[in-house]
Amino acid sequence: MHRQNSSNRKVITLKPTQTAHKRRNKAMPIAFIIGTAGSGKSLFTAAFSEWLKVSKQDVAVVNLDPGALKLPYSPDVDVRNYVDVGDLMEKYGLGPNGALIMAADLIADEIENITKDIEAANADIVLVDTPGQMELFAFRASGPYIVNELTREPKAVVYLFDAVFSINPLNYVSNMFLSAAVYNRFFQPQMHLLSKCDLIPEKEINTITDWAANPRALMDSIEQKLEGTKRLFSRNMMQAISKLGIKFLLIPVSAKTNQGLINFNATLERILTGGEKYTY
Ligand SMILES: Nc1nc2c(ncn2[C@@H]2O[C@H](COP(=O)(O)OP(=O)(O)O)[C@@H](O)[C@H]2O)c(=O)[nH]1
Ligand SMILES: [Mg+2]
Repeated sequence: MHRQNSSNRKVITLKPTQTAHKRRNKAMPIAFIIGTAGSGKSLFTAAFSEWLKVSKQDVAVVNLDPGALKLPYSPDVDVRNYVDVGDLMEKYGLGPNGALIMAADLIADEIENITKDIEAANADIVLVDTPGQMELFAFRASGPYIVNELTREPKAVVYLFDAVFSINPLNYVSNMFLSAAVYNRFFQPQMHLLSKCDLIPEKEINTITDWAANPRALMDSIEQKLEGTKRLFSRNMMQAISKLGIKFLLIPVSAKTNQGLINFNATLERILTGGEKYTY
């Protein structure tokens, strides 16, 4: 009886230490939300982080957009604490675009501070809202540097296709090219979302998701809906993409109605943690 008690005590005293140790070393997967200007990155970050909180997941939200005037969420880590676009305009006599480019490059110098802030947040998952203009993040040297250097945790890129823009097959194919270009910059596991689904009829959502799953369906729509140079151009782009072997799942979501968030979360979990919950 005594022995059992003492061995129980031992277990009890060890447990907190083990938990603390596990907590310090736990994985903190990071999802980078990327897409063209206005594709819904910030609102999606807000909606999904709220959804995770309601599902009792411990989430940290990072704003990497130095030019953001207003955000639909309260960031736990904010690049605007380190880089101020207004100051850059004043100090270097730059216009807003020049200052945004300079700010995007300067973020790379703040990587240690931002990493420390993220680690201090000690969350189960980190969502990173990237700069409004995608090219500032994806097509300058600083973006891939930041993605590579920002902690050693598992990462995923979440690429947003704006549903309203994607109804036209030519726009859709152009966006596929952009997403392939983004993949080619980061070489991280990449997911694809059809954002703002509440703005288009369900029939259109099904057509677009079918294009992603089935290149033949996309080719048929190109032939039916486009003509002349647009048809030729889309057909050739589509064939080039087929040659690259790019095939992906497009998950319809809405940051207004929360449609698709369960599906997105399940896929993200699979990519980031091999199917486990973010929390242990
Ligand atoms: N109806 C609807 N509007 C959206 C949705 N997501 C974003 N928006 C709107 O689209 C605009 C651009 O969104 P924002 O998140 O700022 O895009 P970002 O530039 O990619 O960060 C804003 O006016 C949002 O309110 C959505 O799921 N549904
Ligand atoms: Mg934004």
